[in-house]
Amino acid sequence: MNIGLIGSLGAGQTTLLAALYNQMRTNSRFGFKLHGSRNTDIEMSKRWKSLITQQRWPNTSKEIEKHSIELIFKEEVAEQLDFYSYPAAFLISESNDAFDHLNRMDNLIILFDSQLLMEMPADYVSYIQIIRNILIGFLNRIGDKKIFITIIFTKHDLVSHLEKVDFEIATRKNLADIFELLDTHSSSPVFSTISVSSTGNLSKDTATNTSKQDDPIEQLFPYNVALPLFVFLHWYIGRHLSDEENKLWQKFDEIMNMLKGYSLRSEISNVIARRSSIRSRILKAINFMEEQKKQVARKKEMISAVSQEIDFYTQTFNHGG
Ligand SMILES: Nc1nc2c(ncn2[C@@H]2O[C@H](COP(=O)(O)OP(=O)(O)O)[C@@H](O)[C@H]2O)c(=O)[nH]1
Ligand SMILES: [Mg+2]
Repeated sequence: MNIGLIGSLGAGQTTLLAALYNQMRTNSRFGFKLHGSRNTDIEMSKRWKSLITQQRWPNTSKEIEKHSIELIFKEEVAEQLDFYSYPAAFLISESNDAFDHLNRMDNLIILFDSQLLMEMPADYVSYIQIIRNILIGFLNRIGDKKIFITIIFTKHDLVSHLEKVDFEIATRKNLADIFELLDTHSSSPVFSTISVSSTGNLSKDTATNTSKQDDPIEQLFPYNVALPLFVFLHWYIGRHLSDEENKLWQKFDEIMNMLKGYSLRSEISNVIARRSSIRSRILKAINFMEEQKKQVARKKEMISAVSQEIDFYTQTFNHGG
């Protein structure tokens, strides 16, 4: 499945992916983990280490970056996740190439910097408007294709406790256009909004305006970094599951018809009943059904694990708020 990340320079795409990868390197509570190629693994560790040592990236994203990462569920590969990190400039170009790219996405993650949303400098207002217009243009083009859109507020740690309420109000107001668009659009993409913090109070502590250098690791409190993935997976597997179930029932009918024909014919002639071609077709169909059943069972198991992950995040961190 293809997951596209879009954000203005410095919105936190690179950090989010590094935080997600680092957090899901080992088995999650309910059996998921991520496994990248050797190159991805090295790259992500490097990024994560430089976060710990508080190095800044030499430069932020200017090109499309692709990372293929396997999603493992209970020690077996469940899906291949292809992450594409798009610089905002790519989207703003509004070229056919850009639209074609987006069209291949199953999940589009749009990152907004919480601090900028709080402060709302004039150029950020126009940036949001541009993104909104591009989204409208894109949604008008995609037709029936289903896409899950996730709006992410990054750097949640930089919004202090007192400001959090104001933040929610301001964001809701400022992004009302985008939410409305996604709610009412004819092709009705599913969407979700999530606040994340990839690094904790890393770059700066807004309350004291200091940077706590003494124990950097202590400051790394990723918050909600894996939630967007689980929310998307819940939608994706749910859809896929119903497709597989449908296939299963179609095949079930086919087998029943075959069996009916078989018994009818065997009444007419015992010779036909013994014909191996009929028998092998039935065996094949039964094998198919058993295989299909296993897959449906695994998807069901996965979706319930995904739900547990989501519940864990929302109960533990968000206190229902
Ligand atoms: N405080 C804080 N800083 C962050 C967070 N995520 C990213 N940053 C910082 O924001 C800057 C830009 O992040 P980066 O991931 O390179 O942005 P990109 O251009 O979207 O890839 C870096 O200095 C990061 O350390 C976060 O959750 N909290
Ligand atoms: Mg980057």
